[in-house]
Amino acid sequence: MTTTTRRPLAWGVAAALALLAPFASVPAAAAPDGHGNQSELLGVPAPRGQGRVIRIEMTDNAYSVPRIQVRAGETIRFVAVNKGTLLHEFSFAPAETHAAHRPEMAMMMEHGMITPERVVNLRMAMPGGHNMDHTAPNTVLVEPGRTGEISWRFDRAGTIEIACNIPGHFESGMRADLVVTPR
Ligand SMILES: [Cu+2]
Repeated sequence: MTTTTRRPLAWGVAAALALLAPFASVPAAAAPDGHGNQSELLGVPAPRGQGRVIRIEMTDNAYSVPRIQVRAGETIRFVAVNKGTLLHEFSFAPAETHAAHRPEMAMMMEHGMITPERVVNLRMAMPGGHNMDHTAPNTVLVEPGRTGEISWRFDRAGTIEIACNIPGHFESGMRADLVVTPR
């Protein structure tokens, strides 16, 4: 990817990809440690359907719980039910990662990849042949009336954040703490 000060569009795509990187580049088979992305997420993806169920309801615009606590070593199956009328995100990451991600989410809305209520296309070809890819194992977008799931094996203690990064939602309080206690 080239950088130039005279092509703001190209710069915009580069910036979007840079913002997206912490979400999009978490390979399921990555080593559990030594890779920043894996360790900042306090664990690794687990096979779909596995783990102790924790159910979270999403409304416009809030999660049903302010805090979720799990233990290092546990596999958790997050079941995120959208009881609202808007599209919502269930995503966990450090707060600063979410903050970096929000402008990119606004860009997805701008480009029609998502609407306030629906997912249109999470993998969109952008000018210049780049792709915006919003699929990531620590994030699920859930349409009204539907349920999203993430199974995750936590292996490190720490506190990260659950957030909905759809424009305006986090700002109106759609967040929760995710606390992983030591084993
Ligand atoms: Cu939301």
